[in-house]
Amino acid sequence: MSKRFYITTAIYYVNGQAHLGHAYEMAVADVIARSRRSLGQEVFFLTGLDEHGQKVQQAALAEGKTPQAYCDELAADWKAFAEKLELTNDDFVRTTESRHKEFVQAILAKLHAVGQFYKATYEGFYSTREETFLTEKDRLPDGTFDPSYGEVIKLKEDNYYFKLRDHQQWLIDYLEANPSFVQPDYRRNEVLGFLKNNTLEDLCISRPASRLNWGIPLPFDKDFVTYVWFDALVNYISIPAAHGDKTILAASNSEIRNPKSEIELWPADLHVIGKDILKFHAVFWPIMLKAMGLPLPKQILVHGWWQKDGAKISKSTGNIVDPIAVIDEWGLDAFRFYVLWELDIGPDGNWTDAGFRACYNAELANGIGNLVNRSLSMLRRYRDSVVPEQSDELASDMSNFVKATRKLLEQNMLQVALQQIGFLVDHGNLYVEQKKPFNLAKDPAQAKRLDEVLYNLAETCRVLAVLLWPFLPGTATKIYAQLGLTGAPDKFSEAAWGRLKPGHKIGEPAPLFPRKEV
Ligand code: ME8
Repeated sequence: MSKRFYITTAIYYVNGQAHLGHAYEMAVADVIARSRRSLGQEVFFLTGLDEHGQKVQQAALAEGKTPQAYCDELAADWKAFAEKLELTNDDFVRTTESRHKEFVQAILAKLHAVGQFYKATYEGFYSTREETFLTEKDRLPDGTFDPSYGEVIKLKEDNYYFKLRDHQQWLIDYLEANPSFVQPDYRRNEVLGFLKNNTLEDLCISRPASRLNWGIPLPFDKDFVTYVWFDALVNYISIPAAHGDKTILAASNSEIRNPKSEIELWPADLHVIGKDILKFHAVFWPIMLKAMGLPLPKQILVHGWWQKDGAKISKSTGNIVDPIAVIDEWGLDAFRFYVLWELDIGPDGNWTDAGFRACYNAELANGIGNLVNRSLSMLRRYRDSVVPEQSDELASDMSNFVKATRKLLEQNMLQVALQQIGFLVDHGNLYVEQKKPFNLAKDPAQAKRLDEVLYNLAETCRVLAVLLWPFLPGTATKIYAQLGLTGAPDKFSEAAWGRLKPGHKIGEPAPLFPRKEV
């Protein structure tokens, strides 16, 4: 069996509220997963939840629930969120599942056995809210710690550490030799800058079970549980192990035997993450993998952060965008379109309700919706819904759009790919305005010319549906149905011109994006 294109999102803190930023990351990964499938690759798309840690333990306690029951309830909401976005994920990981916990323990046991960890006593400052140790470097100029750390206490405790320091130079060399490992380039430069200007501190990988018991016990010392990153990052390989990936099973000495399937996934092709967790993915994770004897993922694709109305998204200030409410009011595809049209993968973005509405009306109602609706309505009115003789007037223009879109999808350049599709739509709408089929229809001597124009428009709509599929699967499927075609336009190869057969009867045209008042 051949290796699949393996794509992941970050895993989300189970007790965080699912918001625009999470929905965006999921949508980006879903568009990439769908486009790769459309282009003929076998894909495995993983998303899921990060469920351990002190905050979860405390929140569960405050609600009088066991942490597991608390997580189970929240996980159901997150799964419903992913379904609302119609994600095509192949699995959904929860870090409290035994398939993950057992694998984390197998990896930790192996690394411990080969001397990658040591135990040491730490004495210093600790932020309970952020569950993190602080150093003098974290102090503000006035000597205090940032209020976001909450209460900072003095703490002395034993923990286990992972030797990061030994790996600093090879990682610098690796990043320099593999420019595509972290994308966009400026994020890679950020990581290189960090590595060149700082000495890596060894990574604390445990917390005493006496203080935190909602975690995976260290297999070699039951008085400790695994601390977040050695738990969370490992999801990217624990799930392949559960699916029988041989590379991972061999490297982990894993006890997992007889997996139900034997899918080849590792190395991952793409980890899609936000800028705030870049260091964990581009520094800690490669070093962890190297220590395990595993190849590195092919690429870490780093997106920016969304704001709303120029300010941070925050539940406490009420500055939020509720993706579910937007989807309920405007439809899933309008949501997916706006976030991918508005924000390239990399920089930060800004959601405004006015911008969303303007984009809906300009690109969806007046753009895609108008082209499809008028093309098919005219075919219905003038030719009784029957596709005329093939005409290739727009064939070469369309084939250029198709080629450009394909190339961009292969490079995960989603925003520019969507812009190409926008150009195709503009081209189609301009064709209507220039050729004026409504005038041709009035003159019986122009019947052949009208046939040609109507064929070109209907076929443009069909090609459009195929290109749109990864981005707006619902709309693309509706366009196909209105063309009287069955199934989904989910194969890019179908974007070749001339597949709509003369004599074929199209279906019922209906507005795809009803205009709304702004
Ligand atoms: O960090 N805009 O989880 P998380 C865009 N569990 N993206 C945003 C965003 C915003 N406003 N806010 C958050 C964690 N994100 C860990 C990850 S991975 C092994 C463990 C993105 O729920 C953020 O950048 O806080 C990250 O990629 C993802 O949402 C999960 O964030």
